[in-house]
Amino acid sequence: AEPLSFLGGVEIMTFAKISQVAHYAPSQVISNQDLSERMDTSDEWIASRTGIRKRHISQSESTSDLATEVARRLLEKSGLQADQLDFIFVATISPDSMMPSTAARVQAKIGASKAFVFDLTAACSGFVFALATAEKYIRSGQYKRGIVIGSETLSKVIDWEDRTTAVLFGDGAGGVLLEASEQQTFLAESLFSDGSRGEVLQSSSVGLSSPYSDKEEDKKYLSMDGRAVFDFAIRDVAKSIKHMLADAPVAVDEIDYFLLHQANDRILDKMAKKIGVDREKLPANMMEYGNTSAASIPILLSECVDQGLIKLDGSQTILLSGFGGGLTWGSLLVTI
Ligand code: 4VN
Repeated sequence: AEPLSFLGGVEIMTFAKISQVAHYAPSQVISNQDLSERMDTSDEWIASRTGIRKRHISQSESTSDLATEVARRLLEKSGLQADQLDFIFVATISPDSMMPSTAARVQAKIGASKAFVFDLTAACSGFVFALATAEKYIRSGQYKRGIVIGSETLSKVIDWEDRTTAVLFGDGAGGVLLEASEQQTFLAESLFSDGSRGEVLQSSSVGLSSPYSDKEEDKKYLSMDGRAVFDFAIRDVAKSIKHMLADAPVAVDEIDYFLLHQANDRILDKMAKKIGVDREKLPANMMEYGNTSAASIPILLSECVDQGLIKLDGSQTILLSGFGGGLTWGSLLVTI
């Protein structure tokens, strides 16, 4: 059925559920050892401070190529046709272009002719913000089904001469199929931003460049005040998760897994302590992928399903929490 265009005709509120997951990363793997041959760093330094051991780096595939592969896998796994999708949202800070959006490129490549599509920019919180947005569209009753993807080729925004940031990031994509459901599966949501602290994580600024402007120098590469971001994660993000869980309809020990943004394994240790949960409940895969910003949570979710930790049978409760540039941070508690 076509989505209703007369909003007054929408009466029945439906719920949304995550019904399928998928991920994809470029095949080229660059180890810490490989990096140590190009810059003054070592496997010991990177692994002990971050947990990261390798990252996938694209040779030819763009952010939309990675996202398209995720979309194809979601359709394949669910047995759906592309024209059955009502929307495609892509969270990214490394789009192919501002226009057309990465989501529009995915739409064209898979032939999702009935979908409306857009990109959403919220750095490492992008997937959580996009999923929260998609959930509202479905809950309105106007749309039945769509896909939400986090996709990044951070290798193109990194300064490969800067050993403090180049070792931290990687490329990849992950996503979910979201569909209307009679059961409520989104149990709690809390989203935040603090633009006044935005300068601690920056990338790809686009300065004025018209003949009538005082030309500004573009800041091309990603830069990070590591200490400030580290403190933000441990203070503000941990506090927001605790607050959300205090009000949540399920007890903390009833939550099966906490899927947190994969920036740094040491931060996950500290956050587990602050939230008051066993570190075993915080799966990690930054060892294999590095920090993939908006893609990190959906890649982790998809790998947890592949490994059988998460079953997609509606029997488990998980928390998704993204945090990073903007600053932005946010969490969702969902039955899956
Ligand atoms: C969230 C976090 C980070 C992040 C911050 C600091 C950091 C990652 C600084 C100290 C350094 C090791 C690396 Cl917590 C990044 C993002 C962006 O996605 C979000 N690593 N480190 C050291 O010397 O130990």
